[in-house]
Amino acid sequence: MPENNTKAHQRIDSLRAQLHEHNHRYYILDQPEIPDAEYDRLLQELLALETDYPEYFDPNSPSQRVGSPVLDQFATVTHELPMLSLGNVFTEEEALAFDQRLKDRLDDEQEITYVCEPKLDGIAVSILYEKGRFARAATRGDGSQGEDISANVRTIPAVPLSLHNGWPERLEVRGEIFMPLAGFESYNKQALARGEKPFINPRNAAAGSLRQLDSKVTAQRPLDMYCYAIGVISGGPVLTSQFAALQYLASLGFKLNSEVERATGIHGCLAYYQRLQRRRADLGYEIDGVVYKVDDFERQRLLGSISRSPRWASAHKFPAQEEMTQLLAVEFQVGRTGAITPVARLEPVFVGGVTVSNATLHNMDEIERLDVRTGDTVIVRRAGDVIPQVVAVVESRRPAAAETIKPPGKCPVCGSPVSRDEGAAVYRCSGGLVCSAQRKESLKHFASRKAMDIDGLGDKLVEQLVERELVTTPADLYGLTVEQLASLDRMAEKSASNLSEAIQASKQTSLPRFLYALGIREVGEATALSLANEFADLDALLGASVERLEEINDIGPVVAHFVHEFFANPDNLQVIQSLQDAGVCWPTRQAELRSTQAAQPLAGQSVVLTGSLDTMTRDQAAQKLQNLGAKVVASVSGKTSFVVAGEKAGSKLVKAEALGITVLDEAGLLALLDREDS
Ligand code: 9MJ
Repeated sequence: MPENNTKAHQRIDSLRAQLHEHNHRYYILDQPEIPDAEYDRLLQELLALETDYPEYFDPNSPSQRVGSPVLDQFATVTHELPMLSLGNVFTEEEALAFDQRLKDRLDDEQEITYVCEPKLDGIAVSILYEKGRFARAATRGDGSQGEDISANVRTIPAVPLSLHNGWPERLEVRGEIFMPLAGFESYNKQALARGEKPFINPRNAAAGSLRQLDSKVTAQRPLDMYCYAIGVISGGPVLTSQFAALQYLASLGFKLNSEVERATGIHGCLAYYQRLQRRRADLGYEIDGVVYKVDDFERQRLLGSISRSPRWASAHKFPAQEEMTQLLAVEFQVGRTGAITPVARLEPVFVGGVTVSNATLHNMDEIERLDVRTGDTVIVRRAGDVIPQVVAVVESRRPAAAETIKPPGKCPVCGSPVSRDEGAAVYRCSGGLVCSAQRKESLKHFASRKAMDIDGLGDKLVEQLVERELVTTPADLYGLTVEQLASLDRMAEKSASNLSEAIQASKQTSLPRFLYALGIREVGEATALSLANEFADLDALLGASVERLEEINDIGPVVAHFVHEFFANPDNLQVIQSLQDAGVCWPTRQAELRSTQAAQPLAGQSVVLTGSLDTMTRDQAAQKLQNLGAKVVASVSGKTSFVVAGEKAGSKLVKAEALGITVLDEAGLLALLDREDS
């Protein structure tokens, strides 16, 4: 071999090793060591060398993450060990019965140690490594045979192509490929902007992305993976438990879910279920339950499997987030800014833990895109606290009498003409404060918690106040007497006087709250805060030109236009004047900032809580930390300021230690709270 070829080969190997390592630090440990630009430079150098020296092609090169040649079809793969599926339990009773069955079979009443894992709602895969190198990836298929999706899986950054030292001769890793929610939402937004069909849910998005014959398409999709089991293994260490197996996988460079915990007995598992269910909406990816696995491998072996499911594991499912129901009618609601939103009236259905009878259809474009018609059977989705949505139509169930839905010709509430926003899908009522719907919604917004925070002034009361013409603008709220309030339906004397006090108390507010409460189009909490920070007082803001507004960070031309337009309207200025005349006031921003900084010594710090505490619950600890300005987050990363580890802290503690992050025990936390509270 000529000398420069040897040199090139050595450099290629070195670049590949460096890029594998940086990839691991970035995607698995969440702790990059070099800037993105340097990573790109190394990758470009590798790509250039690989072009010049095609004889050193390697399908597992970090350069191959971009995808490989298009396939005609997927080859069939026979799994050496069948890929089992999980049995399910849906209730606490069923979980208790599952645990009792295991104890009976083992003829041992001692509490079983379980490993509890989130049940990811993605696509199960098997990935085979030979001599520490990615050899093949396959779908689960029917459990005995799946499809070879190696080219697609290779593009996923969380899947190592080359393992860290300590790899066994052969290793089959099993896990779940999924699309994180942030990726799913941004992908769908872009798909809509390109005029393409969005995915119904993250699971379909992951499945659709893995089904591509062109892996360059898969490479563009934001996929991720967590590993949860070992299939075939030869030549590795002796592993005696699920927990040890997971730690071993992490040591080889695989990504483990940081929520995985060991639990004692089924009651430990049920506590985990409750904890995870509360956190479900904050995880950043979809789970449809949790999985309980007997930790000890010897016990797993004794328990064995029935048909296609292991006896030693069970999925404890959360209530479903998607269900089918019938669309009874579509009604149009008018919002605070006149935007007209179609709302689906549904045959009530239990989904996402509540009974849903209404769902948003967003706008007319969405109705057209879904081609949804009255009478259709639709799929309704409610994830976390998100408003229920109609995500698809089951066309095969469309009745002959299904009717298409037409846009409103006039405002359904006040009859004013409607206009369509230029270049947008929104129809808008032109009635302004003439429209009682807009009046009601503006007042609800004004009174809401993040605005003027008028305790006890709920939606139903606002509706009555507007219908009885006691209130037209927000300023009228401050002139209401206790007698007027007491005259409202379902309003006792005592509640009326409490509400009157709450209305009076709301006069002491802050400038950001006041600006947010005004309900200026496109001005949410964050923009209101930026405006308040930028101008010394309200008068300075009122006099600001569009150009001056556009200079502010985060404020673009559209928002600047809406803000300027709002303050140029004499009716709005009149309302602002009346509010101030009624006594609505706020401290100067400087004074306010001084007092919050003093009270928030942990502002800007990101904290993770793990394990259980003796003197308080984790929620209480989180509340105390948040009161001091800290942000409490779910998972440990390079950005974590410190970790509070109680009893039985699991993988988060391991990760924190691996990343060299400060760890406080309970005594340390108490000392910190004590110090900062005083
Ligand atoms: C999921 N879907 O997250 C298993 N799974 O274990 C976890 N699935 C599984 N484990 C054995 N965490 C068969 C399937």
